[in-house]
Amino acid sequence: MFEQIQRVPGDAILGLIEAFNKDTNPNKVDLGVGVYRDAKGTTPIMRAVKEAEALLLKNETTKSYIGSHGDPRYGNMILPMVLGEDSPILAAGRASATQSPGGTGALRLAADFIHSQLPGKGIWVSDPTWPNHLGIFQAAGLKLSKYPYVDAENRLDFDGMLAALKQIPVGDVVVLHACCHNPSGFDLSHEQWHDVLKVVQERELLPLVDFAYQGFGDGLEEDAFGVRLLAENLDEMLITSSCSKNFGLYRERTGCMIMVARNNEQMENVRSQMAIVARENYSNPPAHGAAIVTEILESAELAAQWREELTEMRDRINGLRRDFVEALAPYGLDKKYACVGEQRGMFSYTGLTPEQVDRLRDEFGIYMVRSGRANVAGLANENLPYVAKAIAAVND
Ligand code: PLP
Ligand code: TYF
Repeated sequence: MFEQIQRVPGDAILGLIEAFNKDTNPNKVDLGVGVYRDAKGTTPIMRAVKEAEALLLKNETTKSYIGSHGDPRYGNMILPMVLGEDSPILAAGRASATQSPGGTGALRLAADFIHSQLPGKGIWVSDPTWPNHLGIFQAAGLKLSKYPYVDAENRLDFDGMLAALKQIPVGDVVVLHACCHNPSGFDLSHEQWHDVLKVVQERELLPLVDFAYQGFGDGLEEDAFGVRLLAENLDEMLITSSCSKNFGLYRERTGCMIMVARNNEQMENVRSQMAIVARENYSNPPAHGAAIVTEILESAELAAQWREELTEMRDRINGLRRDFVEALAPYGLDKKYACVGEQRGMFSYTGLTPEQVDRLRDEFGIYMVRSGRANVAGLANENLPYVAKAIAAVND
């Protein structure tokens, strides 16, 4: 019966890894898949992670199941990191944490929960968004629609976004990127978050905030502004948090599904359903990544070291953003690409067209997503002049 099955293309972003590895150009530059890179182009294991792993190796006593919600100690560390140390929501027992296989696993938990417990609700994502949002929500059976986010001139289309949100059917789910919007790098200002909150309240929407890059924009606390504003002013919301980027734990699959309810009683009800969703997907989450995070955040010393390393990564990316624009100045292109200096997080919508992206790949060995999305962390002092020259060449 398999003879009827059609072959489909693989993930376009992950496909870039293979294409890049095959390229024999000695000057090649990888601005494709969203993993952090240091000045040497590697994605190192953080020192705090290495130390936590050494402690785990020594002290871990069992590999038994940890339960569908994962380790409560992990939840107790992630909740204040996301909602704030002094969050009134935590004090009131209104928030629940379910350890998940990465942010992706948390998104699937949210999607399955919405599908089974809030039937009929549509889900709205930004246009553009991370392509896996489309796949995950549709695979869970949700009706997916888009609201505008980036305009034809490659700017944040906040007016378009807000106007569209005002038209969403009452009670639908709206997916928001907490910070470091993937793929565009355009984030909302504090004032814009207040405007979004107002519409969410008016339309009684359920926000699902995807928080995959906490600490990669302006700081751990700063990046949580929108999440906390919504959480503190709404009765209910869903948050999907990921430790893939900020702890560099990509392959360990470490995330968290956070749910905020009106009161403790309703939180426990929803929480019981979330355990069923987890059980039906994978039973128990993987333990190792979350154990590392717990080990780090429970130790003042390791936590301080981790924050320092995270700051180093963030500062490097934000420095590269400025350097990129500066490197284009000699070609008179600094104004055209000034947005890269203003965007935040790992990614930038550069405004390069698919044809220019193809030329950068074929003629210069510079790889990025065809939408013009570049992983800024793939830049380095050594390759910046080369990249700038290549961008100038495809602008001729
Ligand atoms: N959401 C967004 C917007 C992302 O870019 C990613 C990234 O990789 C994720 C969620 C989930 O990441 P992971 O499942 O690796 O934690
Ligand atoms: O957008 C990115 O590059 C990251 C990594 O299927 C990623 O979020 C990309 C594709 C994918 C899983 C992760």
